[in-house]
Amino acid sequence: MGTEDIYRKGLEKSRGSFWGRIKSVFGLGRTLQAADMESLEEILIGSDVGVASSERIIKDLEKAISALPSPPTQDFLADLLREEITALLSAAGGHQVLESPPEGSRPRVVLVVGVNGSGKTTTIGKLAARMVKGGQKVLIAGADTYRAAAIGQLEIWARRAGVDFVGGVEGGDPASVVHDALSAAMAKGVDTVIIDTAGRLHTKIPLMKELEKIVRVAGKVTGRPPDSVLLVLDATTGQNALVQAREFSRSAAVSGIILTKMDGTAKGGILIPLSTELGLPILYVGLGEGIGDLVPFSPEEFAKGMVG
Ligand SMILES: Nc1nc2c(ncn2[C@@H]2O[C@H](COP(=O)(O)OP(=O)(O)OP(=O)(O)O)[C@@H](O)[C@H]2O)c(=O)[nH]1
Ligand SMILES: [Mg+2]
Repeated sequence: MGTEDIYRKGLEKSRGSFWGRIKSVFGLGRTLQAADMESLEEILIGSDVGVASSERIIKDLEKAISALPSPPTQDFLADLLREEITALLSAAGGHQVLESPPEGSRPRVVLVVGVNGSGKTTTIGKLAARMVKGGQKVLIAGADTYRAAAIGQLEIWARRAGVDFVGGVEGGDPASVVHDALSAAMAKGVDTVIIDTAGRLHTKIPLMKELEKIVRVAGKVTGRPPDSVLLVLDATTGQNALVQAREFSRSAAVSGIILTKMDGTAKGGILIPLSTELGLPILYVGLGEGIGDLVPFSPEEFAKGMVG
């Protein structure tokens, strides 16, 4: 399956709710009227696009439409919306290329954080596989020591991706796993270390402090802060993803977002305020449970998948 197909298939539900509702404004063969703008704005906001982004899109649409000789057709609106969404999402930009070996110091340290069940461990497996394809030597560190099952699950993903694994014991200190994994990686000339962490609610202070300790210990071993802190968010949580992003940014310098489970939700629009309101780049999207279902985020493909 090509990237375009992965997006089209993964965004089927979101497209149905977003474009499906917009299409219904047109009715049978009808063109768009000025009075329809209010319904359009409601649909945008209802699709988790966010108030500010929705207002901006509507304003731009009104401007473009007023310059037309006749009321716009459905196709015209689809083209405009695709352009608007692409432009909005390209603004946060800064796609970090994690697949190719690091240009700076080795090992590149990628810390993965997020609330319980957001898809961290699965995403790490998928990401490690992409890095291997990019020619890297990868090591996965299991700093989720709360449940024995979590350690086992990550080890299975490491094997599937064909990479090294350093894990702790159940109940062990997550920061000491990070210490051991980074020391081993430095000795072995590993290109990238991906650190899995236990799911934590952004509202639980001790766990957020633990995250800060992990960051500190990693810094002690390598002499610098983690190169990337990836926040994994579950797209099905909708607006709560915004709250999580704000809170996690307080405890760790989040450098980018991975939005998972886009295939299982109609709330794909949430990606827009995440990027436009928080200014955090969306790096990858998860569009399924398989090892190949993590794709680099593309504003164009996303826009095409949502509209039309
Ligand atoms: N459909 C779909 N399911 C996904 C995706 N990413 C992860 N999942 C599923 O979500 C569930 C939770 O994934 P995990 O990777 O265990 O989540 P986690 O964040 O590591 O969970 P904790 O370690 O308990 O905090 C699993 O059943 C995954 O298969 C995705 O992109 N699409
Ligand atoms: Mg996990």
